[in-house]
Amino acid sequence: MTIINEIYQSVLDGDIEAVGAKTQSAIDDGGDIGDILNQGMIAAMTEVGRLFEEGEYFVPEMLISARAMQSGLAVLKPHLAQANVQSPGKIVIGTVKGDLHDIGKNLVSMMLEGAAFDIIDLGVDVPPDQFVSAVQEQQADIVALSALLTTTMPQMVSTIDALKAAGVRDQIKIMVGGAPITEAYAKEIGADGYAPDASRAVTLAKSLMG
Ligand code: B1M
Repeated sequence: MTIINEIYQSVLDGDIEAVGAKTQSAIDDGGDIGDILNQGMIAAMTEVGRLFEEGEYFVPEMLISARAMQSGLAVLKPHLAQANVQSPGKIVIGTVKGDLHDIGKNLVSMMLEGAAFDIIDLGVDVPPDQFVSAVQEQQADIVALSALLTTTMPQMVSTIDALKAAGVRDQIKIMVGGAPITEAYAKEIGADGYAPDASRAVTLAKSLMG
């Protein structure tokens, strides 16, 4: 079994210590960071989702796998970041109200940080008025909204409405993403851009900064 397969299996098993240790040894052996992330961790979480849909995994198993992936991401984080680059802009990011999924949002956040953006991460279950206050207090350039549930997608609309009501909509760019979000949905709700994954979120954020 390759080390990447072992990382994949350890995320599936929810073995927090093994994911951290194996990720570190894959990096020490010169493993490709993108392969560790995509083929080891993200592929395992996709399988976790499939097992959940089939009734083989339940919420506790999903949660333990998620924690295992977070421990691997913590080890990967310094390798996703670049040092000494001038910040292209300031981004307020969060998972919308009612939604507790943060792995994808954290990954997007880390990649943006790696591209030298200043990141204000509001966490999960973020109500619209908290996005508004953060934009006003931090003078952010971009608001980045993540949602993983079809039931929380409408919170993106509520957040955009709150930004409009506060009179700050035109001062910022809004980008959206998360598994159920599409380009068409982003257009429909009046967001400025959509990215399907963390690396394209970086390309999008750079282009939104003009
Ligand atoms: Co939940 N969950 N979950 N879950 N969970 C999903 C999303 C689900 C698809 C599983 C399934 O049924 N197959 C399903 C949603 C169905 C739907 O809405 N259509 C689901 C459900 C139903 C639920 C609960 C309702 C279950 C329950 O209680 N009965 C519940 C809801 C809780 C809540 O939020 N209120 C729930 C709970 C949980 C846990 C807490 C146990 C845990 C989350 C832990 C955590 O995040 N800290 C969890 C997990 C782990 C998952 C799955 C298995 C994995 C999600 C993940 O981390 N993926 C997920 C199934 C799946 O996605 N296959 C599932 C890996 C991550 C790297 O990918 O988050 O997609 P992702 O992020 C990607 C892109 O989407 C994109 O870039 C990222 C990196 O490439 N992206 C952006 C994300 N945000 C972006 C923002 C951007 C740009 C790109 O710009 C701003």
